[in-house]
Amino acid sequence: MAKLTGQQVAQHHSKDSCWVIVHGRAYDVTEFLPEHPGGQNIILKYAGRDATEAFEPIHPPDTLDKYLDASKHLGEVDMATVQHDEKVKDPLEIEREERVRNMPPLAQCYNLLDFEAVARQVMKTTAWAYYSSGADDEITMRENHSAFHKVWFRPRTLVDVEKVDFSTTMLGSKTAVPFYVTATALGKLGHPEGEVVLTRAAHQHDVVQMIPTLASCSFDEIVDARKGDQVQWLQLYVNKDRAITQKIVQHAEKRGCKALFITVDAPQLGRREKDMRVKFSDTGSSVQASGGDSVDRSQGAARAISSFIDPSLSWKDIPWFQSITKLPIILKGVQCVEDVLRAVEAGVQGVVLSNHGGRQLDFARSGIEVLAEVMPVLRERGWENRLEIFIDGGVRRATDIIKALCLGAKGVGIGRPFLYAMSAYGQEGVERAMQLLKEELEMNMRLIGAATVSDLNPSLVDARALLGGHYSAVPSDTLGLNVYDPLVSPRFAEK
Ligand code: 173
Repeated sequence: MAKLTGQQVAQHHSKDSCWVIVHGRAYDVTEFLPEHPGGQNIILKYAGRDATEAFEPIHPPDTLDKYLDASKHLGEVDMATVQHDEKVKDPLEIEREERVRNMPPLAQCYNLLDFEAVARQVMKTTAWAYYSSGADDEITMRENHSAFHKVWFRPRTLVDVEKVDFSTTMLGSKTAVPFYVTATALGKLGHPEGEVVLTRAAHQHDVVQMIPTLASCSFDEIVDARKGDQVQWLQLYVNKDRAITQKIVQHAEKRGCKALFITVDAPQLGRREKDMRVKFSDTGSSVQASGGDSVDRSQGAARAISSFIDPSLSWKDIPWFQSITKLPIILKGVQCVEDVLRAVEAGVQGVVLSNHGGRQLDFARSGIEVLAEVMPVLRERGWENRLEIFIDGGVRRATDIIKALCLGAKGVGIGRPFLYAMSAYGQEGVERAMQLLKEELEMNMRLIGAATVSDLNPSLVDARALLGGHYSAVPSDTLGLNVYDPLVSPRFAEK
């Protein structure tokens, strides 16, 4: 069949007849427009044109086959005939590209916040806004990091720490380190290859990876990128249509995922205003001009693509999950001791004390604080081995990880830092970030007098300030402040 030409596609550039090109193929999306979860305006922006760049990070590769009837797949386009409109380059984008050319060499990154500082300068504005944003005033997002500053060490001296071993087991799997790559959505915003970059780096360092439901890569691509006996878990957003959820879970189990993390802190997606502000200015004019869009674009892409998540999910659903899978079930996003006790009673294998990286409920407490609340109660009941406790949020240093393990966590999830390392430096960056954490772990375990993970215990920390109220002073942290992007007020139009 003859290929379509760019001119043929370009004729279908309106709401009444809308074709778009994705990866060199044309699609008739006219009838699909009102159904698009992200609203129709974003598609109309690319009507008659190549939409690949905007499509790619948000949609796994099988999306069009899954959701657009085959009759609307119009075939290949001769891309040599497609006109690329010569847009005037945004001056900010020109400056960004200049910074990319002058990036510090990877060896200059000495810690996780260094990657964040570089990423902030070199990432595309939309990607940075999406990854870095937190809910509302971002109080919880910053608290996640600063709460670790309330825990201090009580080291033991004259312990033989010639050999330090920080390997451990999590949910029955051996792993080289007590941290894992936690699930984060839309990996291709930061790197053209997306989540598989994290998979490859995790393999190099024997680190467990949690695969996100809303990855840019398809689930199978991420599993296919796995090597040897590398361990992967699945993070699950529960669909209103339980048949879909069942299929996802059973497929993950069949493909060798070792645990199921059900996200329980996002019945509705939080408001991330930095993200909204960028998205709004991005689509601003068309949104205001055309009207009639059923989705409020100012909510950002994340909210649009999360509309399938079931807000009615409840404790009553847990037995159903237990009936459809043999995988260990872990509730991700538990935030108080009452719910941990309930999780034990429900017979799940673990919880992640997490507030979703400060992206959901502002004024949710940090994972490390909730851990300090939870463990004494579990120990009192003799329940501390009934489930495994993980925490995530704000972890930037091995000392943060060690503090969590001392207080009783089995492992610690790290999300944004690996995304930033990936966005700035690709796989090599993620590997260096993991290597740096390993070096920090070795040194700091030695310095507190713990040769193995099993030596870490509550007597090695003074965590009283964690539960001493929310206004206890914490030392300020210059590296953290350097990369913290203040929230901004609405911008006036330029003349
Ligand atoms: O935190 C997030 O941004 C997130 O979990 C999410 C949820 C739905 C769609 C995209 C991202």
